[in-house]
Amino acid sequence: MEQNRRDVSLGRFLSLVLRHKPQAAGLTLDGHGWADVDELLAGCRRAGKALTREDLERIVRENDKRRYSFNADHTKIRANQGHSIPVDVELREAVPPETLYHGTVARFLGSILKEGLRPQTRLYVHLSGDPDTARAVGARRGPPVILRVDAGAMARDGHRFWISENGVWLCQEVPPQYLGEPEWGSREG
Ligand code: HQG
Repeated sequence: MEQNRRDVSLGRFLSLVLRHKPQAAGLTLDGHGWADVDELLAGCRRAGKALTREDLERIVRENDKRRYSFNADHTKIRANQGHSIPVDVELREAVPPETLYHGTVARFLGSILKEGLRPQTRLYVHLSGDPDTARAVGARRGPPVILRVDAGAMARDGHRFWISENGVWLCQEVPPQYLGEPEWGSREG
């Protein structure tokens, strides 16, 4: 569902707080990445990003990528993946499909083909199950380039994979020998 501009802006702030910088709302996350919902609402208000509990429920429910989850009684909230701070969101380890995809942009290719995919500022390398999703990930930064990842061979060689609650595949690195030829996609898909 298309989100309105206010929800998009609040969603960006939530992503910052729940993945990268909880101190932006005066919060700390627990070891499993959870923030207390009452503290989050109070912290957002103090940071000039006031939102109600109903706003939060709607943003979580309508988010196209299902970025956030509540616990069973909705007293806690966390991001499903994408963190740069060290939290254990209890990812499910899983056997990947033979091929996964990574969307990036041309300016990173030289370095990626030399040293492989690295997590950079995040805890994991993020991979997509289909090329269209990878294209959209790359297109955040410019004309997208899609790399095929030989995930089957990686798994057989002992690399571990996890899948997040919202279906993003994660691994610790992709050495260059598992990457296919780059394919250039258009920004529109
Ligand atoms: C690149 C979004 C140079 C990598 C998306 C990427 C995703 C290298 C950038 C999630 C490199 C890191 C993650 C190397 C990797 N040399 N550049 N060796 N290895 N890179 O944002 O995968 O909307 O941390 O290609 O949908 O772009 O936030 O990772 O361009 O699922 O929910 O370094 O973020 O999800 O960028 O995106 P990022 P990503 P949300």
